[in-house]
Amino acid sequence: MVTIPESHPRYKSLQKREKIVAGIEAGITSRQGLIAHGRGEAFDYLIGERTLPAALRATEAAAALLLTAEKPVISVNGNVAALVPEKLIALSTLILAPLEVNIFYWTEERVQRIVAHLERLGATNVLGRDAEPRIPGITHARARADTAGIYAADVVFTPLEDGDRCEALIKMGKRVISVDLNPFSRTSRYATVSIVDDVERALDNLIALIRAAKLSTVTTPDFDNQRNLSAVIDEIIERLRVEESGC
Ligand code: PTJ
Repeated sequence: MVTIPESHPRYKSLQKREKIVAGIEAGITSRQGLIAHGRGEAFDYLIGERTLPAALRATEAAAALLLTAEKPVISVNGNVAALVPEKLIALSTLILAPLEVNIFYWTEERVQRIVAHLERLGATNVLGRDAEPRIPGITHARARADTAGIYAADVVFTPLEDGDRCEALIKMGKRVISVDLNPFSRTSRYATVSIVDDVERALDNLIALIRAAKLSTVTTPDFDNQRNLSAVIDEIIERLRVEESGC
């Protein structure tokens, strides 16, 4: 990795790029993952590289959903395995949910590498090696699901998801929590709870909320995803207006 000085004004953003590049070099992240990351960066720039109030409300709803789930599962792709592996493992330990490797640009080798990477960092419950195409209506590799994982789950946490699979999981009766910086993506529109935030910030917030929650008092707040997505877009527009007027 190139060393970025902490004093650099874009330090955090450049660090994330380096992690994605390192992920590609380690055979964990797809090359297409760079393009997806760039799209995320563009939206994050519009958002102001901070958690919007509406994104925090979605994260609270996600925490409640995960804490009350019977069989939660965390889906892991090549981008999040490079960007936030330790945070995914921390979440998995906190809510007793398996991590399941599920990638769009599927190769067996990359699945094995992501599993090994997570296990090297301390993950003890990683699925995905034995996943077979089981999600109805999906003709690409993301149809794969492990019978003990995503296939049986009631709540699936899917950072940087594919719109098709999100829709298919919802059709299977599952509740889906997405993390996607693009509020207009099909994933954001289909998910039960859409967190429009950077995956690193979203996981920090989610983990802090879950650590602070008392399981006995957790209820799913009155959350309307479509209304919350509109609030996200309003907050972005308002930020751009303020930026434009130089206030
Ligand atoms: O490892 P694989 O093969 O499963 O591939 C993973 C990617 C992400 C390459 C694949 O799923 C893909 O092509 O995704 P898309 O369709 O480009 O969608 C990725 C979405 O994630 C886009 O809407 C981006 O805005 C968003 N995104 C990118 N980086 C981040 C992000 N959202 C949150 N945090 C990020 N850091």
